[in-house]
Amino acid sequence: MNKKDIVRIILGGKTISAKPSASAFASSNIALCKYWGKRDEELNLPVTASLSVSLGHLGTRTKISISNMADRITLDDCELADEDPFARRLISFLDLFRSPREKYNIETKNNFPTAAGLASSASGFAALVIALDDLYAWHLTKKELSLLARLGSGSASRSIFNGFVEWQRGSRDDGMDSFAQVLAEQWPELRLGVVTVADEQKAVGSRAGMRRTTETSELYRSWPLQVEKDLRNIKEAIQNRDFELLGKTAESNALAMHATMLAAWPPLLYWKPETVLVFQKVWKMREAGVPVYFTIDAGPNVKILFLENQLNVVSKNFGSMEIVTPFS
Ligand code: 2P0
Repeated sequence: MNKKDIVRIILGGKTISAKPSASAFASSNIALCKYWGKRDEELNLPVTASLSVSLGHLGTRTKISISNMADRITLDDCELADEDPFARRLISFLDLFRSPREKYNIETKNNFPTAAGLASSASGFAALVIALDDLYAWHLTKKELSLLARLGSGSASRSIFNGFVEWQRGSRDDGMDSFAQVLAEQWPELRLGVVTVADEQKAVGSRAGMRRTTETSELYRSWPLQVEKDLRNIKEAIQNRDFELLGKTAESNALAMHATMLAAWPPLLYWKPETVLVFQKVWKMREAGVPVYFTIDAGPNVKILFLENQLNVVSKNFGSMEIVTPFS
C-alpha cells in the first residue's frame, strides 16, 4: 500500500475539474500526549495514539492556484528553490492529486514566527489539504481530510480540527482507521506560552529522530505503555477540568518522550542549556505554589501550560513569550 493507493481509495471517482484558486487556514497544534514513532513510514501510521490542543490564531494560510507554467512555491513571501527540502516535500505530496500536466502556484504563510519552533508541517499540510478540497470541490468529510493530511505529515492529521484533538492509532495496514477526531470538551481558561530559546534549524528532523529512536532505544519499548496511561489521565483531566492532572501528565509525557530519544544511539538531545533553565524555572514556580507546567516537542523551545488566572505571574517570569488562547 502506498500513498497513491490511499488517495485513490479516498477520492474514488471524484471529479478532477478545478476552479482557478482556493485558500484555507489551519491552526497549528501542540501535543499533550506525543506522537513519537511510526509503525509505517510510507503512510505516517503512528505506533501510538496522541492528543493535542490547537493553537487558535497561530497557524498557516495557504493559497493554491492552477498555473500553466512550472510549480512555484512561496513560503512567508520568499520563493523556494526547486531543490529546497520543504518545496520537494510539498511537490511530491501534490503529485498524489494532480494530472501530470497540471502545475500550481502555492503561497503559504505561517503567522507565527518561525523562531517560535512551532510545527509548521502540521498546520501547513492541513491548510493545503483543505485548500485542495475547495479547489477541486471534493466535499470531503473531516475524517477524510484528516486521513489525507496525515499522508503529508503525521501531526497534520490533528490540525484539521480545533480544540482538543485525538489522533487514533488504528490497526489496519492501510491506515484507514488512523485519523483524528475532536473531543467534545472545551477549556476556555487554558493558556499556552511559547518560550523561544533558539531558532536555528534542528540537526535531526522528526522523521529521522523517530526512526533512530524506534530502531535503537531500549527505553522506547516502554513508550506505548506510557502513552496508554497518559492518554487516559489527560482525557480524565479534560473531563473534570483537573488542571494539575493535565499539567503533570503532559509534562511527564514530554519528558518520557525525550528519555526515549536520549537512550537512542547515537543519542538524540534536542535541548539547549537555556531549555533546562526554563524547566528549572517552572519547577521553582511550582515549589512556590504556582500551578504551571511545560511541554516540549522535538526541539529546544518550551511551551508553558497555565490557566488564565496565572497570566500575570507567568508573564512576569517569562518575559518575551507568545501567549496562545486555544479556546478563544
Ligand atoms: C507531536 N511531534 O505529537 C510530536 C511530538 C514532535 C514531537 O508530530 O514525519 O512533523 O511529518 O509524520 O508530524 C513531529 O512530527 O512528523 C511531531 P512526520 P511530524 O506533535
